[in-house]
Amino acid sequence: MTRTLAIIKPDAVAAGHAGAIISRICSEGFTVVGLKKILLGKRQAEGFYYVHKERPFFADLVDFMSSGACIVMVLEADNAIKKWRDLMGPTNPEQADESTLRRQFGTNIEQNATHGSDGVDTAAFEIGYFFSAMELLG
Ligand code: 3AN
Repeated sequence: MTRTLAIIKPDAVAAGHAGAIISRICSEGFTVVGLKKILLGKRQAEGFYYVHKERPFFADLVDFMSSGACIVMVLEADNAIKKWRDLMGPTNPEQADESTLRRQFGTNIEQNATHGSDGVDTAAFEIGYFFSAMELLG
């Protein structure tokens, strides 16, 4: 079993899609080992996305991620990082399969409904960014 960080982004929370997304997470066989609803400040969003700080979309991304509540989760499954990224689909919802969450709930390449860690080291950083060990049920 491995773990990944998942976020339901402000666009999907504001549109009322959180319930449908969590339902899909459960039906696909993930265990939700941690979950909370948070409002990121700009500094917190910048810290989370610091690897993208030189990218042209960084300021807009930080504004978006701090524009409303997010739901952050730790998901557990066999091969959780890839399994969650497959369920989300690619960054751009227009290029995603019909069955993916970003296609179903994403608005555009930035406001794409969900986030998922992209590797083992990233998952460790991202899980630790939002959760302490005692908040995660084994
Ligand atoms: P992913 O979340 O699919 O791993 P990353 O890590 O390349 O994609 O990008 C992080 C986030 O930055 C994306 N989820 C999206 O919100 C935003 N983003 C990525 N590429 C662009 C872009 N070309 N224009 C605007 N926002 C982008």
